[in-house]
Amino acid sequence: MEDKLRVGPAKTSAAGIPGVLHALGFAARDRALLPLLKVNQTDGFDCPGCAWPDPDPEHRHVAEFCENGAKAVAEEATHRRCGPDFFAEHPIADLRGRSDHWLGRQGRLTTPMYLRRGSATYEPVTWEFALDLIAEKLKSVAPDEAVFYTSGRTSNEAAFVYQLLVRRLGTNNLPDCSNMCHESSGSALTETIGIGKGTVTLTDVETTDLLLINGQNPGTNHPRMLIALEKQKANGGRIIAINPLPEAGLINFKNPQNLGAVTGGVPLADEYCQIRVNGDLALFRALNRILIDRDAVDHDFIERYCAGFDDYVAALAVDRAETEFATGMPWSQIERVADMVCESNSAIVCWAMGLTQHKNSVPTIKEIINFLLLRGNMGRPGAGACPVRGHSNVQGDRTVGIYEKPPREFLDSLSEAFGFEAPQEHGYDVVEAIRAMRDGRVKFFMGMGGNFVRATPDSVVTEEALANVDLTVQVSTKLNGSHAFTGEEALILPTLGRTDADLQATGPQAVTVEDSMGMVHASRGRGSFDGVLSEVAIVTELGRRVLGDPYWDQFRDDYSVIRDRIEQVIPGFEDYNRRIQDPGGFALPNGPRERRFTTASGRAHFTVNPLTVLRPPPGHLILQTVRSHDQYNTTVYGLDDRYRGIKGGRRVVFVNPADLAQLGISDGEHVTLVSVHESGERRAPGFRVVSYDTARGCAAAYFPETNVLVPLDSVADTSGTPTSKSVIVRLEREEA
Ligand SMILES: Nc1nc2c(c(=O)[nH]1)N[C@H]1C(S)=C(S)[C@@H](COP(=O)(O)OP(=O)(O)OC[C@H]3O[C@@H](n4cnc5c(=O)[nH]c(N)nc54)[C@H](O)[C@@H]3O)O[C@H]1N2
Ligand SMILES: Nc1nc2c(c(=O)[nH]1)N[C@H]1C(S)=C(S)[C@@H](COP(=O)(O)OP(=O)(O)OC[C@H]3O[C@@H](n4cnc5c(=O)[nH]c(N)nc54)[C@H](O)[C@@H]3O)O[C@H]1N2
Ligand SMILES: [Mo]
Repeated sequence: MEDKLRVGPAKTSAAGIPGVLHALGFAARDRALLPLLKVNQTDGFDCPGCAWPDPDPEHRHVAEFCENGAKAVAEEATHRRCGPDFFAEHPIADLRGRSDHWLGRQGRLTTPMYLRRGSATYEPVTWEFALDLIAEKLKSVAPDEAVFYTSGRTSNEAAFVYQLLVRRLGTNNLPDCSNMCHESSGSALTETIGIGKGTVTLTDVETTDLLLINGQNPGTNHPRMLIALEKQKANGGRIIAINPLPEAGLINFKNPQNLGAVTGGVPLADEYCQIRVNGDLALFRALNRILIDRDAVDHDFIERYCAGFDDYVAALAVDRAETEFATGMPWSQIERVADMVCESNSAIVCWAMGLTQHKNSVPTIKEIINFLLLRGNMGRPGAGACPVRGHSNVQGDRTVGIYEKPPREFLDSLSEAFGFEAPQEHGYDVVEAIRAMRDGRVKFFMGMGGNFVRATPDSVVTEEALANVDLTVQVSTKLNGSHAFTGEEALILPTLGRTDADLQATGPQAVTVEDSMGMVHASRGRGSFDGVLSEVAIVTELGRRVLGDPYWDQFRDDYSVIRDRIEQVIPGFEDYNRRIQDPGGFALPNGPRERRFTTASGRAHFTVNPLTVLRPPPGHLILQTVRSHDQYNTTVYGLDDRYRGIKGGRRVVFVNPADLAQLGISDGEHVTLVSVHESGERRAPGFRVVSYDTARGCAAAYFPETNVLVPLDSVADTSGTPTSKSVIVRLEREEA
């Protein structure tokens, strides 16, 4: 039980002066105020927070960061250190009992640490020892017995050399955080419009007539997006927010960079749809039916650019009562949304995890593409699809080859450039990797950043799965749960982050990243950090040891050589090294932006997506697992969730008061969350019930604490993403 936990009213406005003070407080705590001035400046580093794009160089502010970007920078640029003394005092068993918040507070990792077979404590080792140990292991295992995870902070350069190493070893076992994140978006978009990315630019968002923001909490997770929303409103645009929770950042924004901070701020959503969790497929099917029935569709566009329209229209049967049940919205509100769509000459749909982490996520997003195609909202100003990415370089990592199902053209091009035969067989995604470890099919696991054990579903199963591996290696900046749940032997390799200067033989190195809208630009860190290697150095040292080619040393010494190779292998990077000298970087090619659809038929595809509706058994709720305002995925900066009125604790479950009344449970009671699935029940004890304005029949609680409830085998169709936003649970009252 968390005794410092306090629950107050939720906020209806985001940012403002409290946001600035909050950010500065975090930076001061970690003595990291100065680095803030270099965030997202053209001569500085890319914010290690989210992937929201930067404005043009002329429009950047002195402080081009947000409250939560400030926390991300402070977390990394902290002066605290977690070295050998710390590990001597804290054996593995001790680390296992610690919270994510406590682990993260220990500071930056400084020294390679080794956990011997049978040992209870990590011990310091030299880089030579650590790298030789990994190299020997990699030479002894079959290629498919090794798994290489990546988190989306990794730069293009590190990601490219990493995937090269893995494919030279002979496997595509490259699961990544994207498998748990926007994989559903990638699957849906590739099938329908031929590219697995969004189609809009920042200017489109700022100038569109209508923004639909679905399943996304920008006030917390993409705060700089609120600046774009403010501009869109000033340009006369309208916003529809579709979310089971009335998130503060969807309702009102007080911009700390101008008067908004002290005045009342800008109202954002013109229409708030309190959708039932997982109701979006039903909503968009209904909207599309209404648009077709009103003949409010762009026949010219459909005729010239699309395929499958007639079949789609013929199959689109919509039942009002079923739609109202699935969405939890009255039909009249759906009609009102349709009116707003018809009154707009341009529209953009933005979405994030509220749409991607359900069993029917891929059909849902495909239905959103139908919605956009119907009115020609693709490939013209102010129109398009905007999946808002998470990690700052998750999109770039995929572009340069971190993918367990790489397309044939990419593999052919890589093989030709490096004179080898890249493996064609698909590798494991995250869930498949856990199953393979559980079943004893994996002997080596390496995590290039991230926190595999905590970020993945079914925590107990995953912890046990990792214990089956001979050697686990984590390349990390900070301590986390994945250092406590290891294979028989384990290594922690400390590495440089985005804010650190990266000095190699030819001088300081820049790395590059791609934002959510396909802009590639350079990032240069500042602070020096002795004794730790960059991600590129770690990978190239392994490449030299295991494979021996001369290029590994060249890559390590000069990252521009890596960029030349990326240019050689991947279309769109022409003149890479020169173009990153341009202050704002450059845009990667994006066919749909010019109405070029690189599907097999060369057209954008309407798809038929039959309705599926989640119907929990009586007495059960649909639990969505979300982020608090003071966390970055599994990194917990603090214990408050200011906008939702929570202070000093994280084990809370938000439930609608009417549902509480029906269940006979009161606000403030303590419950165990029990998830029910055909594979069995899973339990998370010690949650305080918070009566909250969420959609009926739904609940919300924070991850990673709730990952123990997400069944490994409950994944989205086609994309394989864990269904972390639709966990069926019941609340079991605990003894006082
Ligand atoms: N500060 C900070 N920034 C971050 C992160 C962080 O942890 N902290 N994480 C980064 C990463 S990796 C990612 S992927 C993004 C995540 O960004 P978000 O997707 O905003 O993150 P979540 O907290 O998962 O919020 C999901 C939102 O979807 C809503 N939702 C849940 N289920 C449904 C549904 O069925 N339908 C609809 N319409 N809405 C639903 C929830 O109420 C919530 O508002 O943020 C990135 N930025
Ligand atoms: N239940 C539930 N589970 C979820 C989600 C959810 O909404 N609900 N969201 C999912 C999503 S969207 C995502 S993206 C995943 C996130 O999964 P991950 O990316 O695996 O997790 P993070 O918490 O972002 O990883 C944090 C760790 O990364 C390391 N790190 C930070 N910066 C660097 C760096 O520059 N280099 C290296 N090498 N290491 C670094 C630090 O050691 C830190 O502890 O979680 C997923 N899990
Ligand atoms: Mo993510």
